[in-house]
Amino acid sequence: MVVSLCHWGAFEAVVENGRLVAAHPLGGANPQMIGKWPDLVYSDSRITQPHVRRGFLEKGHGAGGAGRGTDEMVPVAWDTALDLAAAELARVHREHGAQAVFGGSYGWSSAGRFHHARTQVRRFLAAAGGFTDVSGNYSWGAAQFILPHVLGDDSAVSSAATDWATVADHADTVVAFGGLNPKNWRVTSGGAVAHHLPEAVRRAADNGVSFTVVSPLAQDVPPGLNAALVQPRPGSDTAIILALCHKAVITGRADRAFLNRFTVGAEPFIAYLRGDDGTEKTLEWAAGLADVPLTQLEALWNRIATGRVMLTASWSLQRADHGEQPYWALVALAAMLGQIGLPGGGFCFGYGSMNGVGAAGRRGFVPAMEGLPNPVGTPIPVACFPEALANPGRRFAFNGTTVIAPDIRLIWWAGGNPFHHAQDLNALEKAWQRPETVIVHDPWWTPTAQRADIVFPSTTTLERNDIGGTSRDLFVIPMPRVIAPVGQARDDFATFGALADRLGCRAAFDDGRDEMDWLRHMWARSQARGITEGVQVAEFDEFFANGPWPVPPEARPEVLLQDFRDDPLAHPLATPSGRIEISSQTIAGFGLADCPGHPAWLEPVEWLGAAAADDLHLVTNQPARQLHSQLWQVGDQAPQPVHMNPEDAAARGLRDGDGVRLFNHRGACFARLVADAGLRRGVVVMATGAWFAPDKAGERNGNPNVLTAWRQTSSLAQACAALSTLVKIEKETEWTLD
Ligand SMILES: Nc1nc2c(c(=O)[nH]1)N[C@H]1C(S)=C(S)[C@@H](COP(=O)(O)OP(=O)(O)OC[C@H]3O[C@@H](n4cnc5c(=O)[nH]c(N)nc54)[C@H](O)[C@@H]3O)O[C@H]1N2
Ligand SMILES: Nc1nc2c(c(=O)[nH]1)N[C@H]1C(S)=C(S)[C@@H](COP(=O)(O)OP(=O)(O)OC[C@H]3O[C@@H](n4cnc5c(=O)[nH]c(N)nc54)[C@H](O)[C@@H]3O)O[C@H]1N2
Ligand SMILES: [Mo]
Repeated sequence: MVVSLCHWGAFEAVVENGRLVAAHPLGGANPQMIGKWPDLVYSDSRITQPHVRRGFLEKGHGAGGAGRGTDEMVPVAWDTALDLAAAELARVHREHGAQAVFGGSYGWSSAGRFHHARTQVRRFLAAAGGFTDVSGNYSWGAAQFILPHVLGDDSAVSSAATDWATVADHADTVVAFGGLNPKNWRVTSGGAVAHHLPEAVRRAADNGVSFTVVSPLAQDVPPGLNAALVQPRPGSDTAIILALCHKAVITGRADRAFLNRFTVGAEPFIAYLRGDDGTEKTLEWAAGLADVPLTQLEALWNRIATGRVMLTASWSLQRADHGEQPYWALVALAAMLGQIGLPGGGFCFGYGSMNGVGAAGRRGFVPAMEGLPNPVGTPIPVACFPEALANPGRRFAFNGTTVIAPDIRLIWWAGGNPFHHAQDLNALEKAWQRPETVIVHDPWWTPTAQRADIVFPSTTTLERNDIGGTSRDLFVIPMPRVIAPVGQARDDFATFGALADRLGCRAAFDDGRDEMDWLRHMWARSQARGITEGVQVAEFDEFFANGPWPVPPEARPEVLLQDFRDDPLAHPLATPSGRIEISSQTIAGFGLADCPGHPAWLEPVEWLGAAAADDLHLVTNQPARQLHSQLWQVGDQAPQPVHMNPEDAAARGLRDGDGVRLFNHRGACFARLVADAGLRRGVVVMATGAWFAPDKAGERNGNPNVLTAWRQTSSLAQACAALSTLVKIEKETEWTLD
């Protein structure tokens, strides 16, 4: 039995006669997800040898991309595929320059820091002469670019949070905008051993902490938590938060001493709250926009007006039109309550979003694979990539700069599934025909691999040696090879090495190290960290032989912004003022209509506040039993369920279990209806993650990204705004679900 790791947890791998036969979860990992490992490894969807699309094999890049996704994929020898791919990269570099190679390759790849596919592909393309990269992520892309203006950096969303033990011991009230959905706690980027959140939240509840969840979906309240639930229209949270700020001002609760000492720009914001634009941001105003009873907002105000209050927002809130605003507004509200930097008070982001946020962790001991400098210095904001692909030369305003889309001739993707993660997939399908060549590495025939010209089969984590973990956990995990590669699959590192040989850049790519040399090299940095921090770190061989290594916890519990609060002069924020910027002259100076100089209510482009009578707001949240599109091929029967309030269903003549069709002007997909009385009227929820299977009547598997738009949060962050989508739903007639 060997311990291994994936993004959905640690597990014991059971191997008999060289075959993986079972996977048993460790540390509270979800047994259903972990138990799928044998099915996943030996799934019919494994790519067992390299393939080339027939049209590309016969006519080369000149034939265009029209057959992508429809042509037969022809199995070829490794050398054939490697020669073709290396020649294509060299040709595009020579004829069009490095910026014509799109290698941002967004995606979660798999756990394991060395074989992380996205890191490998970018390292290879940098060594080979350069590529167009992407900036930002899908998870918290709006926060990533607004928070540095407000707090000096993005650590409050990327890595830092007050830990749950402190919240449990010190908070009186937790208000969770976007909720605390336990399904999200099954997953940690990089993979964690401890899944402590259900226990941590229970401990807080046992300690008498009162919880309020603000979310359209009752399921976002963890079971056993007696939380008050406010169910606003999706996209209206900013109005509620602003109105709470207004209430703090007019009742005199706003902590002027805190605002004066720790923030700048409160005055213009307060003037706005008071109505300098003609609208006073009262609770009545917010109740109207959010379409919730005023009494609920009054009760919410009463709960936060006294005591120690932790305000938190899930990442989902900022994956929407003007997603910068709820985060900036929440920081402003926390500043008004004056408890930022105190144990159990202030704000934190993402407690409800992923396992490990607010966990005891220790940074610096999980080794990271090094990247290489990329000669092409102008990345595209990640969520703009489909638009950039379709429109070379398109200009994107981005965080005070302008980014110009290059003319992309070659796409190289390893470790991501854009036909899962991107928006408006029908439009992407068209844009995807434009480049001359598409190269994809994946262990499985994902919709993206199906739409490639050259496909390289990758190993899974169980077929190679690696080191895994995350700073949101207290373990570093050796991941020894458990089984031989399936079919002719190769490690991405080996594939890139063979390509680098052909291109004459092997030494730049691998620094002369093989797999185990790299693991030793990476571990040496953890050892060096141990020396500076006085932590005993084992020699590599001992570490690798002994299974998960428990990292000693930090002596002091984490409290977000505690140092700043204790001494703002000694620990200034990296903002222009050194303080929290409730108004930002930098942002105001950008002159953006969709992101002004202080938090503001900006009406979403698509939302229930401006919808036709039969429109529904579709929330596309993260799947309970998958990691994005991973595990889909071994999951429940297609299509995906869509949850709908039974009264909305009855109004359309629909019943639980019916086959339905979701549609809008961008596309259509099928789904199975689940009547769910926990949903706000007018809102439907369908998880992302189905493999894209388009046909004339609509997408068959229930992939909601045929309905979402190529519209970003704002010209500040240009981040994914997928959670702002209106749809209609009708009964499926031409196709009966089994
Ligand atoms: N509508 C809507 N869309 C969304 C979201 C939403 O909330 N709503 N969420 C967005 C968010 S936050 C995210 S993070 C993205 C996620 O989008 P992705 O990260 O693209 O999704 P994954 O399915 O995790 O894709 C990872 C791919 O890597 C492959 N892989 C795994 N291991 C290896 C390996 O060793 N080598 C190679 N070459 N490949 C490997 C997997 O098989 C899989 O195809 O989706 C975004 N899209
Ligand atoms: N099981 C599982 N867990 C995951 C993942 C996975 O694929 N599977 N993916 C991981 C990744 S990459 C990420 S980025 C995180 C994402 O973490 P989040 O973005 O927080 O997760 P979501 O599931 O998209 O959304 C959480 C909830 O927010 C609510 N919500 C949506 N819109 C609104 C709104 O406008 N207002 C309010 N108040 N609530 C709203 C929805 O009801 C939804 O259930 O999840 C991580 N966790
Ligand atoms: Mo994400």
